[in-house]
Amino acid sequence: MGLELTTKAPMLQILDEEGQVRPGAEPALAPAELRRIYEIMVLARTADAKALKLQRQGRMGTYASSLGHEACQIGTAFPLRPEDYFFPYFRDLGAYLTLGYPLADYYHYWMGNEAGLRTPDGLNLFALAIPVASQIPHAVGAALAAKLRKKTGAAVCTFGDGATSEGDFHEGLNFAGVFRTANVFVCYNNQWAISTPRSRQTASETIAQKAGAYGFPGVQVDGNDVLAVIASVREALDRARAGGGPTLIEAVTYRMGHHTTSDDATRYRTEEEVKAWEPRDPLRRLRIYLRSRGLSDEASEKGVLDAATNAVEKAVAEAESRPPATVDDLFAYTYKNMPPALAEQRTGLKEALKAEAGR
Ligand SMILES: Cc1ncc(C[n+]2csc(CCOP(=O)(O)OP(=O)(O)O)c2C)c(N)n1
Ligand SMILES: [Mg+2]
Repeated sequence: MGLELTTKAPMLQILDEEGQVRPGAEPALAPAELRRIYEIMVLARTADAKALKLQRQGRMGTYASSLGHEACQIGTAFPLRPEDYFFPYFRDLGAYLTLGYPLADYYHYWMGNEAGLRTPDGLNLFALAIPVASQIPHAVGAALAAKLRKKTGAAVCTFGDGATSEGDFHEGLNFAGVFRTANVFVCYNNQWAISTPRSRQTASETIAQKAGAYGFPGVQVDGNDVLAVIASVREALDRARAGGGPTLIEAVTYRMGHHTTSDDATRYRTEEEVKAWEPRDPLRRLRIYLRSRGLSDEASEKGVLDAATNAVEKAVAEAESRPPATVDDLFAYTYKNMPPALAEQRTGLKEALKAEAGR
């Protein structure tokens, strides 16, 4: 596998749509690791479906579904080591679960409580970015700080195809190229940015080739192939840790659901287009592969699904048992020391709410 690819290079694929692998191309993964990846994928899918139901029942706020992105998300997070940093965006459930983030906390956040994004000690995971592409310069800053402090960790950052049209994308990647920071940029190219199709996002033939303009390698991989994503992220991380600088990985996938629960994708894309991506499902592919290797069967798959369903129900109960967000919570989790202007806003909001309640 060569990551030194720019224009017209073939997309890297290891596990094809029929669940067959290209001999010799598989990344080194122990049977227990492959089973673990499958378990996280099933958990991500089960947790995602539950979140959509909770939103429809009025028990969760607006939610961005991860359906179809499981291989991108899990494949990106799986090769990380504890000293690495992860800068996610709003469509990253599988990455959170891979890194060991509690599902109850993730739900708690989407239920409208910022406290849910607090990261457990020892996990270098930053808050998911809602402002598109704003996490990219943050990831570059973290990698630069690690370099200055002579730390070994690399900073991995994820974002969508739409983010590549933002100034922050250019500024971040340009800076990373100039300072050869230990960054791995992973674009989940899911073909849509709300209602804007990939064809209207950029005239570049691929997103991967944009890396060439910043002076570092870019590679396009099948984002529904978890083995290809792991292999490419591993190689990029190895290079970053060895001082070889950043890499851009374009993981080609598809947003199987609506943009969020506030969106109706039937207004701007056809059912045929969505249907065409169904056979490329990342979970189905991995299931066939594991069975062919004798690592799973119908009974073990049922066990994995039952365990995921139980874990999801437990996480929902835990998230819903927590007290509702307070005004203080709205302000509490951004700064260690609150700036005076923000403290003033908090006081103002509390006074306004009090006046409102008194009317
Ligand atoms: C700076 C900024 N501009 C606009 C928005 C509104 N917005 C939210 S998601 C989104 C599209 C993102 O598309 P993409 O980057 O492809 O990610 P995807 O949702 O497809 O995973 C937009 C425009 C925003 N959140 N932040
Ligand atoms: Mg997109």
